[in-house]
Amino acid sequence: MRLSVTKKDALIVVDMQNDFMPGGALGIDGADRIVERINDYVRLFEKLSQPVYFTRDWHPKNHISFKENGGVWPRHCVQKSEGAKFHKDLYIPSDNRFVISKGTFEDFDAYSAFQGTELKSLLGERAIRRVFICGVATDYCVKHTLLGAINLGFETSFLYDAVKGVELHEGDCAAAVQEMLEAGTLLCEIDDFIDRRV
Ligand code: VGL
Ligand code: ZN
Repeated sequence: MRLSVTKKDALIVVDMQNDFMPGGALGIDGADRIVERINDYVRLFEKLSQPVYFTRDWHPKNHISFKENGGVWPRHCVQKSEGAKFHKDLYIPSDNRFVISKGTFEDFDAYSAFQGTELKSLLGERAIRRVFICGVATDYCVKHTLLGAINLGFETSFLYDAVKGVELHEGDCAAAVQEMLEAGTLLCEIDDFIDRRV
């Protein structure tokens, strides 16, 4: 595939936070190993002056998704905690970047970065039509954010060299990719971008 980043494109980096890294509250194997590739994408969009949206899971301390409150997850990404911070090596440019906090209401969870956030209007303001999505977790927030984008009429690409999943049950990630493909996403990787080769 040959892709170039245009004025209608944005990058969405999903939930690259300490609690999702190995050793974190909801650690994902290999999540730290995609940081450098994500940084490659961030630099590419930065170089071409296109916006980058960094989402973060940002839960109140009594969040409904936590086991102690009847949810399915260990306590994670509590607002302002160390675990909720972005990975220390994640490259966050000083311009043209936005942080989107999700899951911020105590009594409902949001796997999609479009749920209860300003992401849609921020993209609309810039006339963004196509979004490239990477980060964690393939089988939760990445998938739901990507399907949310499709539902809102965006073209989407799943950056398969810059994602990792939870894989609570074997096959969850493969099923998530299948679902995204059926919904109409493209799969791409860094070498597909011609701007990067020149
Ligand atoms: C996520 C589980 C719980 C995610 C967030 O970012 O994919 N997964 N909260
Ligand atoms: Zn969460």
